[in-house]
Amino acid sequence: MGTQNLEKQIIYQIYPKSFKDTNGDGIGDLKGIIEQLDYLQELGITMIWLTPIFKSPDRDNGYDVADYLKINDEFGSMQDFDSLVMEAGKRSIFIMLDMVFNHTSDQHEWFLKSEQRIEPYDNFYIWRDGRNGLPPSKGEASFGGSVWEFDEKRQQYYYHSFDKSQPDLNWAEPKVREKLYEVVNFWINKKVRGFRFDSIDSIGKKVADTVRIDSQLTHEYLKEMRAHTYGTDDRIITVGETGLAKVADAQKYTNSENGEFSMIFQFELMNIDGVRSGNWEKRAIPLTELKENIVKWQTDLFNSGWSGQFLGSHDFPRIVSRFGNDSAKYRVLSAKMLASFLFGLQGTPYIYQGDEIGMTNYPWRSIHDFRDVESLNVFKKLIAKGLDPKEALKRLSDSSRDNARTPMQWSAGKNAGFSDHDPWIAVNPNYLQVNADNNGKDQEPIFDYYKKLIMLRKQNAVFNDGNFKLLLPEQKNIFAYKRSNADDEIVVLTNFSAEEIDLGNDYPALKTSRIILSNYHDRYSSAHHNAIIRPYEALWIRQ
Ligand code: TEU
Ligand code: CA
Repeated sequence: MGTQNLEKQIIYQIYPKSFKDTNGDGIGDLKGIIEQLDYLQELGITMIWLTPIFKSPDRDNGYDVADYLKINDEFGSMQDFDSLVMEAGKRSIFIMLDMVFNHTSDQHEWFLKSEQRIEPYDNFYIWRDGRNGLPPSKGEASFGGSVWEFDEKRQQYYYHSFDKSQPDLNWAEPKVREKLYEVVNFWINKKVRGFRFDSIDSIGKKVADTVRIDSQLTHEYLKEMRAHTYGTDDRIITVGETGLAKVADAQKYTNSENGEFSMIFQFELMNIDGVRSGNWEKRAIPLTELKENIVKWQTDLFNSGWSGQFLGSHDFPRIVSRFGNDSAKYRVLSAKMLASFLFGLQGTPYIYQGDEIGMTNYPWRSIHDFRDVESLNVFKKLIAKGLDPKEALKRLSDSSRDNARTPMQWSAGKNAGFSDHDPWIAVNPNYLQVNADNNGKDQEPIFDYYKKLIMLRKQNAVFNDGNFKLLLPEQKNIFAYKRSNADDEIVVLTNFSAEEIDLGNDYPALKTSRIILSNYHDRYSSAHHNAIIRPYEALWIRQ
């Protein structure tokens, strides 16, 4: 899709439940988002991605949809939604919705009718008989347990990729597809201009007793979906959440001739350190592996596809805690460094709520602090395997998605200014220091730094079309790269460590070129153009 100005988009992800509560029930709501639109406009974003706001029993915080055409009561009304679209529009901000189409909630009307074999819903889900009282096949669901769940009403098993409360839809059934396309069109008519498609690379399935993902089928369905919904409407931006995608898949999804999406999210990077995978054993991330991943995607996707750039989301721990350094000394510096790194890459940048103020992981003390269905399932699984509960808690603390789901820290006031009421999940106790009001006494606020990054990114075409070259490959703690097109060259140089690094003569241009951005203020005065790169320092340099 060629003319969407994807490079000019800066997408801000909101997890509504944790953003801002206006009616004192401890749960964020749509009115809360409306209240904070000026804040988002000031930041400079162009689109808000809302994680699911649809009617849902909330087993997986809205990723278990019970009605795609209704707003969940806790978030407000359809009228609130319409006002949000309108108020955002006044500020040139558009809304992206999260289409959870791989599965529904087991409370969705379609499922309740399918359980009873009521037409036309009989085939809406993936039903199979068991074998000698056992599930049709082995296989572990993403959130633990078997992928098959026995249904008493129907006396058959249904397939679920995630929690057992999230039965997978049967995309092979044309009536399912028709219904889902109606959903997209309903929201397009409500002036929604963006769609994220959840777990979308799992929709194509070959089902025998075992279920196999079939990417060819996925592409067929998606081409059909596109033809029946957003088509070639260039105002609509789409992103596929493709957990399995390799570069070649990304090309198929997003190439300008016949790709189905504007862009995809790649997850090879997110899976790099063992977070949320296997038995949740996190390991330190060698920067060399991060480099390999980025170099591969930036080079191989160049001119052949497009991706969304992110380091975190509602599904992963906080980026400062995971890739930076959340100690009091380095939190602000490393938050800025990570943003400088990310915003220099080709692709559309995504900011997850709170990252623009450097929010960190939560200091978990007990399993009772967690809310996430996946984390709770995994804890049970680890304990069942005989792991010491202390160690299991440690693994959850490192990996749990709840780290990113604690309430947005607006101020040093009660409950961090998120709500008058006890929030549904605890506020991080560091809110007294870390909050949107605290404009850091001696340091430039992270928020202001993001503003600058966003501005520079919008103004400099090289971030859009420039090619990518890794610099200083032998430096273990420095990630440096150059973006260049015919008219311009910008070098992004970042120190991912607390070490001071003397580049000596490795990078002579540092002494003569113009620094357009740095998280160390003295860099702007030429006297400091020396080759010593300080802890978590970030530089954008025009050659
Ligand atoms: O996520 C799918 C999912 O589990 C990813 O987080 C996964 O880590 C990634 O694809 C890499 O393999 C989506 C939602 O983002 C998540 O919040 C939901 O819980 C899940 O789908 C189920 O709807
Ligand atoms: Ca509320």
